[in-house]
Amino acid sequence: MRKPVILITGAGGEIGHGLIERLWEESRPAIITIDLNPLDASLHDRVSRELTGSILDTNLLERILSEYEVDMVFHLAALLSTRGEFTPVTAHQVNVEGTLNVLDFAQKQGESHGRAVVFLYPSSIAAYGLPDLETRGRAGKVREHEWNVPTTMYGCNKLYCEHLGRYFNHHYKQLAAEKLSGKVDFRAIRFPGLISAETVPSGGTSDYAPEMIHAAARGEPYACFVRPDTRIPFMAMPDAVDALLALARAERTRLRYNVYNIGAFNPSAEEIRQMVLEGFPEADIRFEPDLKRQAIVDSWPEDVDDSAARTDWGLSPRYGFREAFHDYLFPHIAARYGH
Ligand code: AKB
Repeated sequence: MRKPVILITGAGGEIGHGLIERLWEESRPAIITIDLNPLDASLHDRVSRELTGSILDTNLLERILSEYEVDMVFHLAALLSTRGEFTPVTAHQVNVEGTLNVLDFAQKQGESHGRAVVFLYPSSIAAYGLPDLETRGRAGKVREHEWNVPTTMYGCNKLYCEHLGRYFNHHYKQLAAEKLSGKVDFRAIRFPGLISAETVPSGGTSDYAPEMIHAAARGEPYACFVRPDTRIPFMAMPDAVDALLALARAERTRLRYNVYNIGAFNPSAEEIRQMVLEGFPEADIRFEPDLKRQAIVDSWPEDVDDSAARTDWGLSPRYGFREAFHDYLFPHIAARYGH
């Protein structure tokens, strides 16, 4: 008998960290993880098995297939938008070929145990691409089907993998004699920038917000790489984890789409600086825009329309802008850095 488990790829990253903690607190399910690096010591006893390796290693995925029955996959492994621009081919390999491997793995799982594998995929606001600031201002809250012309390798990868997931879900091997689609129940969230009190992201372009608050908490000066008036959607990490779990647990019949926007608040970089100063009045934050990274952020929408997520699966973030900082970030970050 193979053992039933949840599979989390890229488990050592920001979302994985919060997700593993939350699953452990809730119900302690059997979890196996894949990450290029060993997990944080704090997560060791939260998982049944930790595999150090790559999603590009199909032998590793075959091994999991032979030993475990996976009903749910959180495919979090990815190379983010800034890093992807330095190594676009590697980004494509990890983000697209890696995702194809994991989708194929989920398909085989579904075929072997006969149930649909719920496949959670974190997509991103990077899947959007707005051509200029004037259009961006006019666009306001963008809907899922609008402005799907990303400018980064990461954004192109995310958008394409949304389509791959939809293909596996609804059209996989459509010319075969028997119906093979539906074994992968693909559900994607286009995440905004995420801010966690526990971890600092690396390789993203929305990183200026989390970097600003973590630097302030460490008492270090911070040079913000975007203009003060830069505005994109953000969300606190606990709400991002809640959203993933809410979508994972939603009745399939209630889901009209495979891909959903979510958002919580969309402050400007200057408004974030002001908010950080409320918690850390000594913070030394100045603006030194990097024009190339700025152009990436400027191609992302200043807000998203997440009404479909609210209607279909009850998206309802706990933290607005003020609450995210005062009720979540300040207390947790202060504890983390020993204030
Ligand atoms: C990034 O900046 O690349 C990510 C994202 C917005 O998906 N945080």
